[in-house]
Order: sequence, then structure tokens, then C-alpha cells
Amino acid sequence: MSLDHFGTADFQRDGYVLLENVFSSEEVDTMLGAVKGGSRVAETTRATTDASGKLAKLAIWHELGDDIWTAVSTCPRIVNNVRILLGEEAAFFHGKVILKEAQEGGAWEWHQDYGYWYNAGFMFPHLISAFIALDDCNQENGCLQVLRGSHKLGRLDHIKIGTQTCTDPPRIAQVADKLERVHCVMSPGSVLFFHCNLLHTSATNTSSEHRRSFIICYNALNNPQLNDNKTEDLVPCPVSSDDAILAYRQ
Ligand SMILES: O=C(O)CCC(=O)C(=O)O
Repeated sequence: MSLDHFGTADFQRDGYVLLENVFSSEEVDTMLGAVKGGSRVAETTRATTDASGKLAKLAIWHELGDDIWTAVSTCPRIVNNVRILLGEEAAFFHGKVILKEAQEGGAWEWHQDYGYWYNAGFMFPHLISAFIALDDCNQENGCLQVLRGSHKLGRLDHIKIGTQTCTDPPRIAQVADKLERVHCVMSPGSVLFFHCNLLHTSATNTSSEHRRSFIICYNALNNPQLNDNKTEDLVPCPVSSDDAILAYRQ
């Protein structure tokens, strides 16, 4: 389940690459069980407000622990591919479950993750996210949309809209006209790896199906976080055994 030369070249050209069937349906069901019944998600869920005032809910944490989310974040099928794409050792940054619920899940405005993470002090735009689909993701339930190749723009200015940090709207209107917009249609268990300067958004969920996902963000081990002077704290992300997730089957 490793990215080959072509997958890596796609990532470098487009700013993202999709790998299908990374996790089995049993592993995805186990993750969904932990979304519904697990303490980590229940204790860390909060909401942001999109431009229309709708709530986009997420549960976010910055520590590994001893639970299913740690087994997924340290799964070799993810970590080894992140290492390949970064071209160096990876450090865990954070994990988040995105809860885009049927009929009410709010939108995520256009942004680059490095739009936020620059302000968190990361010196280089050398971070990657792995978006794991837990449900079918399609246009009806607000799948991720990306502008192909936009990671090559460098970091754009961001402003606050609602409680979200979003790319400067006039600028996004101009670049969106010139780049291809891709709706990332995904099946449960597939993973989209994307660059921290890739412009992305997602619409509200107007369908009767939930659109939940687990996104894990990794930093390159040699990318200091300046504001908090956290350089010494960066450690290589541990790698667990390939069957660790199923140990959490309910
Ligand atoms: O899951 C989504 O629809 C978007 C989430 C997102 O953009 C983010 O967490 O940065």
C-alpha cells in the first residue's frame, strides 16, 4: 500500500494524491464506532461557523495516546506514505474528526492549512494532511474540493469569515478561474494526501447522509515551530503494527 513513483509525481504536480481502499470496511466500522461512542471525540468536539452561520463541527487533539486514533495515526499505511511524500521523517502534528452531519453540516471556506499553520510558527510549508473518508464523500454531502496545483501559489493572505480562517475572497475568485476545481469523490477507507498550501473547501451537507472523516496532519521532522520554540520536542512519529486498528473492534 505504498505510493509509487507515479503517485509521488502526482502529488508534486497536483498538490494531492488519492489512494483507494487503504482501510478495510471492518477498520472503517471500528473507527465509526469510536466516533459515535469514544471518549476522545466526545471530549474534544467543537464547532466553527461558516460564512452562512452554519456549524462545521470537528473534534481535534494534538497528542498521541493509547486509543484507536493513535493506531490510525501511526499506521504504517499512512506514516510511510507521508514520509515518502515529505521526502524525510515525519512528526505527528494533530488529528481531527470532521463531523459533517446529514442535512446540517456546515461548509469549510476556501483556505490553505498553512494559512493557519504559518501563524502557529511553522517555518516551512512542509506539512501534509491525510484525509481518511469514513463515509462516502460526494458532491451531495459536501466532499472536499481542491484547486489542482494551487500548492505552487505559495501561501496566500487569509482573513476571518465567521470563525474560520479563509483565503482572501477576491484573490480566491481570481485563482479559482485559472485552476481546475476537483471534487474529491471518495469511498470509505480511501485516503487523500494533500500539501499544506493546497487550496481546499467543502460545501454544506444538504443530503440525508453523514460525511465524516478523520484527518491526520504531519510535520516534517526538520520543520521548527518558531513561536513556541518547540524544535526539541519534535520526535519521529511512531509506527505501529499494521493490524493495530482491529484491536479496538467493539
Ligand atoms: O473536511 C472538510 O470538509 C474540510 C476540513 C478542512 O478543510 C480542514 O480541516 O482544514
